[in-house]
Amino acid sequence: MNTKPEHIDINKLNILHIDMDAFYASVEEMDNPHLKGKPIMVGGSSRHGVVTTANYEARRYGVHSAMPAFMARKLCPHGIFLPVRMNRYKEVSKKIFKVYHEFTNLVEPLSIDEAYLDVADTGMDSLSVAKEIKKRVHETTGLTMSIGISYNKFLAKLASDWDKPNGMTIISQDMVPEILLPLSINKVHGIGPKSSERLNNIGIYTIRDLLTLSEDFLVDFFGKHGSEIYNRIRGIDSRPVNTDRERKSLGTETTFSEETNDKEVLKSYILDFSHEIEASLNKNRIQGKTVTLKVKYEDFKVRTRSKTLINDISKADEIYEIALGLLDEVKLDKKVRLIGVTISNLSSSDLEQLSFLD
Ligand code: TTP
Ligand code: MG
Repeated sequence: MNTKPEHIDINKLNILHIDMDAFYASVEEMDNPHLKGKPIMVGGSSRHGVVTTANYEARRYGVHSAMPAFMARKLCPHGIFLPVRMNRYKEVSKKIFKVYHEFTNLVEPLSIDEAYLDVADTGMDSLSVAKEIKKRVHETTGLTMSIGISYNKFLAKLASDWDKPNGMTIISQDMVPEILLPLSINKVHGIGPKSSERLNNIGIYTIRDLLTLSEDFLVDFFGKHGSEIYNRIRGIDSRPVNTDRERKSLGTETTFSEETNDKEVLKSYILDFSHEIEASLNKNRIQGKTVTLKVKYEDFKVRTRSKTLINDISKADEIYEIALGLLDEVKLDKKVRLIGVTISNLSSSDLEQLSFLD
């Protein structure tokens, strides 16, 4: 456990981020104990399918979420592939969220296996709450989780990822420089793989490097999230735990380090975005009807084009195809400095509310 309780005023560390370990795979192991200790993958049973998750045994072979099944099979030929049993995972998720609500109502679900809790009003210190939650969830479901404890969401999330699986990590204010400075920029929530690569190209690899850039530069580089990122890497994040969070849209965009109107380049970004969006939709068990393409030109003029379908979609190739149609509708007579794809009109994959407790 990465805790140093002797230095810490635990009372100020009221935010917990909880993420279940290899969630679908762990549920499968619980339900089928003979699978324990063997590499297992959930999903990917069809020829074109992708793996939703792999247990930690399978991850040793390099298998990970969203990997095409054929590749997972190549890396781990003796691995066991199991079908996705969504209803079962939701049932277990409900039990887990019920435990959280025994401690506080300030619970923000992020996905089926992930939540923020604000435990300031529980009357207990956060380390005790965290230990108790871990114990109660294990008793009721047999599953393990990783908990991050800190004074804001960004650091709590970073902490839960620190020591997976079955981890418990505290990040207090005095630990922030030591933890953040050497951290790779791709660990910063809000910096995706494409931005990370662009920053690497200008010699920025760690938060230490990123701290040398001005807020103006980051706003220019990331768009409106630039300021958030500027603050986050300084350990500042004032977002409250939001209990009635409902997603309106989901998407991703990037600003180019070099403006371009090469259609093939733009298409390759759109393809990457489509895959990122598919993974997010899957993880949140949602799908959408409207695809929007956004283009910002070198003169900062913005064009958006949207298409709304009759049926919900969630697959990368569907999103890609529609976004390409939209790309054909925008003029490329000027160079483009930013491109983005968003999906909206979202609904839960099985017509249930996103709130896992209802
Ligand atoms: P994660 O919490 O990202 O992954 P995990 O719980 O399997 O593993 P970890 O120990 O690293 O937290 O996602 C939770 C579940 O969501 C996961 O078990 C399967 C599902 N999922 C998908 O269906 N598609 C995806 O691309 C991802 C990332 C997850
Ligand atoms: Mg998880």
